Amino acid sequence: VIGWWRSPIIEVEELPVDISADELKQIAAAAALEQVRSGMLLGLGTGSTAARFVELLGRALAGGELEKIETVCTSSSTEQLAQRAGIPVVGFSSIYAVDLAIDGADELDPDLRLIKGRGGALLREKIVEQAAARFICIADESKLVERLGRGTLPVEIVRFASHHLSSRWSRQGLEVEFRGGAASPYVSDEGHHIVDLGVPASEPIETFVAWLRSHAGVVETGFFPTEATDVFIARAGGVERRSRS
Ligand code: A5P
Repeated sequence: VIGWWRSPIIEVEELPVDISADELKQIAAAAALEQVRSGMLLGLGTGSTAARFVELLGRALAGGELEKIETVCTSSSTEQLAQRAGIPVVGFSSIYAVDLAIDGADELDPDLRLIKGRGGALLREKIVEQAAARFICIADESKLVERLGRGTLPVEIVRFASHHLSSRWSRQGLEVEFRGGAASPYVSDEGHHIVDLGVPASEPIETFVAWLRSHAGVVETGFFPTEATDVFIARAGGVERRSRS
């Protein structure tokens, strides 16, 4: 992996080679926690990796290692998790002041570009992460890809246009999966539907995303081209920390 990235490496710590994916998520989350300072307003991400961070943050607050932390959450599930962990949660009106956001990703490329949203929280995630002064993406090495689109790209769509757009894209030859199925569609925290699309190999993802966004009814996509300022990747050889140059 070293040498593949198009950004300078900051640090690699040695880890045992037989470590599990779950342990790697925990280690990435712990590395991010080291960046948190008392008094910060944090953006809390969604998903299993971000959940590890929330648990560690709760413990650090309970143990007195950190204090005066407030958080803005990227989903109602994270909000519940934070509240159960005793972490103060404030409303979205404070979002402009987020010092640091911590979140996972579904895919991560050599330019620190991400695909997110397979957990359904992509809209709030993108709003929080664009607002944050710094966004550290935490992940285990399974998320690293040479080219984004190994899996699907989540696209959030207003409900009344979702069937129309998904069948139109399907007729145009795209691989389209209506999340939850047409009979009982998944509904996001913001009340929208999500369609998961195959990313065509024939064009750059940014071209594909611009085309998708030209359709009225598309609210947001899970392509995060510039949001991550840093990535902390836990892998068998160590934790790699990269920053956007
Ligand atoms: C949530 O909508 C997603 O963007 C998650 O951040 C992403 O799916 C990563 O989740 P895991 O940490 O569970 O892989």
